[in-house]
Amino acid sequence: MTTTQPRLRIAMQKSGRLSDDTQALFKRCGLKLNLTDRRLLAHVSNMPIDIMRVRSSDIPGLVMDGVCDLGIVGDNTLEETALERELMGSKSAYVRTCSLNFGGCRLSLAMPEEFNYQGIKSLNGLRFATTYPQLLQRYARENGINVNFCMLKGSVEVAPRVGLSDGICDLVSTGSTLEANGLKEVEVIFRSKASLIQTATPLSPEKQQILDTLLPRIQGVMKAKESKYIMLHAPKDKIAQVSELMPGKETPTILPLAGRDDLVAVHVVATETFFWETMEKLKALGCNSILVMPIEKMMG
Ligand code: PRT
Repeated sequence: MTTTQPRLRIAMQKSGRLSDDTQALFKRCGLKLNLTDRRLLAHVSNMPIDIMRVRSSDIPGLVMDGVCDLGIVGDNTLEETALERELMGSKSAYVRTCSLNFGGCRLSLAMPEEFNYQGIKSLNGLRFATTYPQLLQRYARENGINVNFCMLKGSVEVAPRVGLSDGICDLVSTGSTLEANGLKEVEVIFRSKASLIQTATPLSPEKQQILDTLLPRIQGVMKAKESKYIMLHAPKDKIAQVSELMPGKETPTILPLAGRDDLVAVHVVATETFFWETMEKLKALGCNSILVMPIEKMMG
């Protein structure tokens, strides 16, 4: 008798704003899969993992109901679904396994440019077009105001212009959609990023083992994306000041330079943004050959 090895099932957005980043994350984690065809379930050929490609809005429910073990979804969709399910008495528990550094946006209230905004109370009794009624109502409750809403799944930004609503409650990233539609952002009600979530029910030991291999890779990719490898030549007598200027908490590696008694090579992994201003300060200290390079993978 042959037994089939359990496979970890991960839900991802089929197409849209999170799908390219999710696909790139899987690739950088070394997962070999073919996402070019239209199949719902894509098999990873080098690990016991299946990727289910669905609409973003279906992902929280699929994980909460245990149809998928894990999912990658925006916190906005996750929180809205959890609130909606709580209200309906359906399963709404999940575990946030890790926060990912893509899909950043905010859910905001926006009003026509000409609206005289005088603080949150001036929104009392108004009507908002939104895809996120639960998050909108929770915010209104927490701030002691009453709002009405009309549910729209797309083109939310046109609602005030066509007389459907007074304002909107929608996702914003650059703000250009609001500007193009004569709207101004008046309140940020929720900040969101993509997250990796998993079922509230513990995974079987076999599936947990697969996740224990995958998770450090995901964290390594995230950390590498936020980090830079910095190399420079520094005057030997300025090492203390140079180290002080290095971003992050890593101790720099100091290496001798062939044929130079006055200079050393300084290498460091920076986990914070390395600004042009810092490079200019290093140059002013007598440093040269300052290189800032991306890191592909990190572990440990
Ligand atoms: O897959 P499904 O169709 O169910 O989901 P969806 O319609 O939410 O898909 P999609 O691809 O539009 O968004 C997927 C997720 O991307 C969202 O749930 C957010 O977590 C994240 N995200 C990040 C965004 C944005 N940024 C964003 N700017 N989702 C939508 N927008 C839209 C916004 O609704 C508005 O229309 O972009 C416009 C505003 O953008 P700016 O740059 O002009 O401010």
